[in-house]
Amino acid sequence: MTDSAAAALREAPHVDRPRVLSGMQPTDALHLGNYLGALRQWVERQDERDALFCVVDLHALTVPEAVDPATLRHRSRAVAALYFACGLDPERNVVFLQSHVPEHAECSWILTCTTPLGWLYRMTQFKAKSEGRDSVGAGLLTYPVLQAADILLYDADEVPVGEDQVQHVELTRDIAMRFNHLFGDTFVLPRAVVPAAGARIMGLDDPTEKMSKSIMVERPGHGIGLLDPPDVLKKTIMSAVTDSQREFRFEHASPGVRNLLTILASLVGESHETISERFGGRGYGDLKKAVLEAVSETVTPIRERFEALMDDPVELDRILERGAAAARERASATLQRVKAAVGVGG
Ligand code: AQP
Repeated sequence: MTDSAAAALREAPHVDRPRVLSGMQPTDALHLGNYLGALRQWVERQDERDALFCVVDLHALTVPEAVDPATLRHRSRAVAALYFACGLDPERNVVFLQSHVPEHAECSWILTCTTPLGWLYRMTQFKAKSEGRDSVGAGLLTYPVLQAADILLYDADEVPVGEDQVQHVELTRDIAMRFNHLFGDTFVLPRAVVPAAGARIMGLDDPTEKMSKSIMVERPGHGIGLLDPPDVLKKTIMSAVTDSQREFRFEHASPGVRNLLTILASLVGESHETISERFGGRGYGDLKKAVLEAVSETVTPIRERFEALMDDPVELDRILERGAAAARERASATLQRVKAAVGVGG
C-alpha cells in the first residue's frame, strides 16, 4: 500500500462526523416503507453526517424485462426528486445517480472476483426474487456485490437502511474483510443503521409480505405510495387487511393491525402502547382513519414539493451532475487504492 493510500485509510473511521452512504432503486415511485425505513433517517441526521445518497439505477437492471429505457431514465430522476422533496438538502449532501459514477461498476467487478458464490446464494432477497422464475439474470445474484462497491468506495462508516437490507450490509462487511485479508487494509468496515420504529413496514393487502415497490406495480392495494393522490390513499388504507376481532394490544394483535399500529406510531412519534390504549374498545375503522390522516399530513407536502422539482428538469439535472462530480472525486481515489492493491491499472 502506498503512503497516500495508508493516509487515506487513517482518516476513517470518521469519528466526529460519520461518513454515510445509502441509496434506493428506481424500480418505481417510493413507498411509505422506503420513507420510514430509510429516507426519514437520512433527512433527520443530515446535519451530523458527511453523507452521500445515490439512486441505484444500475441495480434496477437486475430485472431487465421489467423496465423500458425511457421509464427507467424518468424514474431515476423522479426518485432523486423525491429525496429532495422529503427534505434532503443537496447543499448538505452529495446526491447522484449511480450510473453517472463508473467507478461503481469497475470496483464491483474486482469485488465479484473475491466474493465466494456461496455467500450470494444465501441472500434472502435473491431467494425471494428468483423464486418461481424459470430464468434470472446473473445480476440478480451478484447485485449485492455492486451494493458493496457502492458503500465501500466512499469509506462509509454507516449505512442507514430498513431491516430487509441489513443482510446485504453485513455481506458488504464480509466482502471488505476478505479483501483486506487478501490484499492488505484497503476498505473501511461499514455497519447498518436501522430506525427504532418503521424498519419493516408490511403490505396492506398481505401483512405477511414486506411492502415493496415491485409488488406495488402488480398489486395496487399493496403499498402506500409517497405520490399517491388522496383518493388512492383512502382506498388503500381503508381496505387494509385486519381481522374480525377488536384487539389493539400490539403483542396480541393480528399482523395487519400490528402493521397499522406501527405505521401510525412511527408517523406521529408515539409508542405502540399509547396508540393501542387510545384505540382500545373502538373499531378498526377509527384506526384506519387515523392512519389515513397521519399519512396524508406526511405525504401531501412531499407530493407538492416533488411536482415543483419535476417542473424544472434542467435544475434537477444540474444538481445531479454536481453530485456526480463530487462523488467521482471520492470514488476514484478509493478505486485507485483498490486497483493498486490487486495489481491492475498501474
Ligand atoms: N417495507 C419496508 N419497510 C421499511 N424499510 C423498507 N425499505 C424497503 N422496503 C421497506 C428500505 O428502503 C430502502 C430502499 O431500498 P431499495 O430500493 O434498494 O430496495 P428494497 O429494499 O428491495 O426496497 P423495495 O421497496 O422492496 O424495492 P424493490 O421492490 O424494488 O426491491 C432500503 O433502505 C430498504 O431497507
